[in-house]
Amino acid sequence: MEGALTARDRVGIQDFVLLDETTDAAFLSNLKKRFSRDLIYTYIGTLLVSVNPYKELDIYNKKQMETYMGINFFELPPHIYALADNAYQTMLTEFDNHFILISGESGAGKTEASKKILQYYAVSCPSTTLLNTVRDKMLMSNPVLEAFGNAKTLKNDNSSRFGKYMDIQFDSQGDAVGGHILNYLLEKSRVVHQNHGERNFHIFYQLVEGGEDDLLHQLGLERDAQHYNYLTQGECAIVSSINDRNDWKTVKNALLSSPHGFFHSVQHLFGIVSSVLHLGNIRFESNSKGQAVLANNDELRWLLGVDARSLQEGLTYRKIEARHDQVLSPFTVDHAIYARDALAKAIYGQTFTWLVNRINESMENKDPSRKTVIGLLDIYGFEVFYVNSFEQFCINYCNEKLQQLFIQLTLASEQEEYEAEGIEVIPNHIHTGVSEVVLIVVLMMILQDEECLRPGDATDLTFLERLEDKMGNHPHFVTHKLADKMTRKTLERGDFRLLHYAGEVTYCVVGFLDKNNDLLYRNIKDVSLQMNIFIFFQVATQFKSSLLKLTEILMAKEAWYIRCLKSNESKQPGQFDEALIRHQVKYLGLMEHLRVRRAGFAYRRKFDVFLKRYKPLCPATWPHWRGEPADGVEVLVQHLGYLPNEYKMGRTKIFIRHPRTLYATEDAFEKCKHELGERTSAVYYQC
Ligand code: AD9
Ligand code: MG
Repeated sequence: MEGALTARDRVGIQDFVLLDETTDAAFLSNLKKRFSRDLIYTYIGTLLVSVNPYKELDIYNKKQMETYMGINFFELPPHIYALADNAYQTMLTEFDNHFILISGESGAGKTEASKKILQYYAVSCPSTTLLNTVRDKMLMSNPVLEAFGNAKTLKNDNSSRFGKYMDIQFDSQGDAVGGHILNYLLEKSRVVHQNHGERNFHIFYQLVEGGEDDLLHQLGLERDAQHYNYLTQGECAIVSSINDRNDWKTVKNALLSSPHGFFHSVQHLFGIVSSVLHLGNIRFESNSKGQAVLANNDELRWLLGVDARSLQEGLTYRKIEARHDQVLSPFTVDHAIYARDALAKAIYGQTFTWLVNRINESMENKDPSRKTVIGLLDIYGFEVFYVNSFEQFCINYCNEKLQQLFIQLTLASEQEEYEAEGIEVIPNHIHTGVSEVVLIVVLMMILQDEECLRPGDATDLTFLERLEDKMGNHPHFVTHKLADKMTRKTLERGDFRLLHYAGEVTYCVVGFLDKNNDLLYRNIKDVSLQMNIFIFFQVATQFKSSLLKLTEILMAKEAWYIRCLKSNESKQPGQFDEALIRHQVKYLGLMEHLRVRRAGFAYRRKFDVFLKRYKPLCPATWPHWRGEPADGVEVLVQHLGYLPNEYKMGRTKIFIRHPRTLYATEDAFEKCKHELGERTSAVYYQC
């Protein structure tokens, strides 16, 4: 008994379901105890909680991977490999589709988690030369997409600025035969504007810092990020944790390596990236009539594949169709800058889409036979900055939606499991925490689209006024007008506040309509067509419908969850900021999830797994039980003195109501293990 208690004291409890009490304090204390020993993973049933250690841990090597291959989920200490392996094994035995939802706020470790899962499959799945190529392509897509889609923000030095859902397709043997990526709403505004302390997308700095002399010469680039208007607004081109030169090599190798089939287009790709930098350096000045004219012409010749004259015209005039005529109406300097930036964003956004398409083509499953998939969802995390704009509005909406999905699916699956096992439970009342913000945001998007389409005088402020009219009384939505009444915190005119599941966020409405419209002036559009660029309309609505499709994709699969927690705001190893973690535990609904798991029966195991572990505790089942596992379990628990209300026998599993019943059995097992010595040498951890 003492031995088992010591183990629990030492490493904490590996599955929160078995906590003595479900209080926030007990939860936090267990998490902290484990974190202090570099044990960053803990389960809530089959959900994995992960705390960002902000340091390299020696737990991701090949040996560790091999240890977790084909094991039973609860046999070894919690690990992301255990979850990855369990999803894979279940897919193979049940031949159905799965997905792994990785969530948590910005910087919590989602992207790292998704890479670890991919690396695990790369090592653990059976391999042939042919399949190795699919695997290589998947692994190599990461540095490429991160270079083009990630950037340093105030929250995370490698923050994903796009959402990514990746399907890994397997054949019936478990070989990876293909892959497909869906990408969501790249934060294009970053191409032309970065807040203080933030950078543009990594690829620009990689090219300027790491690009070979010849290449830079050909592209007309200076080896100095400070030279480029689009790279210097955040005033932090150099970041200590980032080595742009090394990263350049990795990205270039990934692009040049034949599997992706990028070889012929790489030069063109870098040409486009450098075009964006040149475009950003075009300056305008006002002539005597107040019209914009180019202050410098020399950048124009570096703009790939574009006729310099029509570009110059497109940047300084607007083409208006009047009956059978076309009239050129000159821009002011502000309009010209707007047109230039809109073009830069469109070029970059389209390039990103092109990259994803190429990667998808190269990973396409050529084998039409039956396949199953494991989907990995790694999307930008919830974020709150000092000033929050349209981008945060979309990102936080996305997180709100995923949280809602998580709650729906976990409640449903708990209910389904009891039904499938023929177990009746009277569930406690569980607060589901479904946020009304999703509904508000959808309504906001509709109003925003209407406002964008309204001819004439629609502005960000008229949009906000309409919001106030429609939703002024809603408790989750607060604006300038109502701020004083609702809360003590005042809001600027032009601000509105939403009470998200993860906390309140104040958004500044300035730029909402423009960003939603994502318009290019007509003749700039003509120019952009030369580079094969098309235009998007109503970004928010498009995003909403693509998220709806994603929800449908996910609902058709079996779900696995990884909830990532950020350990501290300063990215320091070993720091466990209790207040910060308590807040995340709360809004991620971990306590609710735990209560759902414990509402009926805290613990459940397949009969054979339970019997295999505890059979030494009963002479009738040790060393072998010859009959059905269910009967063996019944004999075993009778012998252990379980009372009828302490457990239930399902169709394939035993369900135990309270953790204490299991602890008593576990303690007896620890004691027995010492006595039996070598005979139970298999290592089991289940405290
Ligand atoms: V964002 O929503 O894209 O801004 P993520 O994706 O949640 O965010 P990310 O995975 O990029 O965060 O992790 C942030 C940083 O934390 C990484 O760059 C690592 O330095 C660090 N990290 C995260 N997970 C681990 C880990 N398991 N081991 C070591 C980690 N370091
Ligand atoms: Mg990320």
